[in-house]
Amino acid sequence: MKATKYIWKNGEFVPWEEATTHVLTHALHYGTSVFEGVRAYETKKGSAIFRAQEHYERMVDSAKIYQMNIPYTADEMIAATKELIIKNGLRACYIRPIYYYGYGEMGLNPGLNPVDAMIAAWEWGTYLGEEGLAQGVKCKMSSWIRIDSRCMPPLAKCASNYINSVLAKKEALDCGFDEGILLNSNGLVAEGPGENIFVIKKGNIYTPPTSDGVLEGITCQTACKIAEYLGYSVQHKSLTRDELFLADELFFTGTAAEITPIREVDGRIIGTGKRGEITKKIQDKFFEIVRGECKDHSYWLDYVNKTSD
Ligand code: PPE
Repeated sequence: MKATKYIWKNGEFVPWEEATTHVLTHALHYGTSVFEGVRAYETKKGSAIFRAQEHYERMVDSAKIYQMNIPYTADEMIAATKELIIKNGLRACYIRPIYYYGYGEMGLNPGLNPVDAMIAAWEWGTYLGEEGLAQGVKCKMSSWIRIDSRCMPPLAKCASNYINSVLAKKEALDCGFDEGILLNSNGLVAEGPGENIFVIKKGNIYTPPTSDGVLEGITCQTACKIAEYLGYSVQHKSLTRDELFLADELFFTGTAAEITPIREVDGRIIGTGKRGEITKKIQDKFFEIVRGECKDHSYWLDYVNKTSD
């Protein structure tokens, strides 16, 4: 990770090295934090945060699910994020805000602890590699099942959910793949460890509904809107593993992963084994939008420098 000058913590900008926390922080022991992954992109009018409102509102929603009393509102967090980007002299960057139960009392009742807030931002390139973006990645169907809303709410972007993702990611890497794909407890396709998944078949586009245990991805919603804008039909529909094998094209979406094609699943070549045509169109439009080159979608960009609007 490439360090920057400052991290924002509970209303203050502290030097990167000093942004530490007590080892008895509740979240460290029990995973009691909710977070976001957000990206800012470089545009002609300066740095712009992509869909800031949606990301920070989702973090507030995640806190609501866990009945966490948040110390800063979404708007306050967005203002702090902009200031942080400016203070750090960043342009394109990844942003990681978090609300977490801090230091106070051990034990499973989190409410005895303060809720702390933190925002870090740093330069983070492609998630699954430049080659992955252009050529597609190789995936393994995970032996791990995606967490189920009967045991943990998948719609809350809670740190504890990610131990499920860590298992799937590590397994895929250990087996020589780039990424995993998890089924849910009903045997239906859920998502990647940190990405939503899309299937393209005969020109139609499908992605699993939230009821199949997936995070309501903001890039997923973006890809759906782009696809419709480009004239394709998009449907939220349950998918089986074999529908992945027989897809014409597959791709992942995520803030970190952006739009990443999938070229292979468990040794089955997907379509032509390269980035598909429709995937490329959606990907191209996505990058055009985030770089501020598409007027029709400029409302998704929140410019860091107020004078640039
Ligand atoms: N599903 C999961 C499980 C997930 O973690 C993400 C984001 C998505 C779908 C896509 O959501 P969205 O970013 O709103 O389009 N994963 C974040 C964390 C990745 C990480 O390794 O850390 C991200 O992409 O920022």
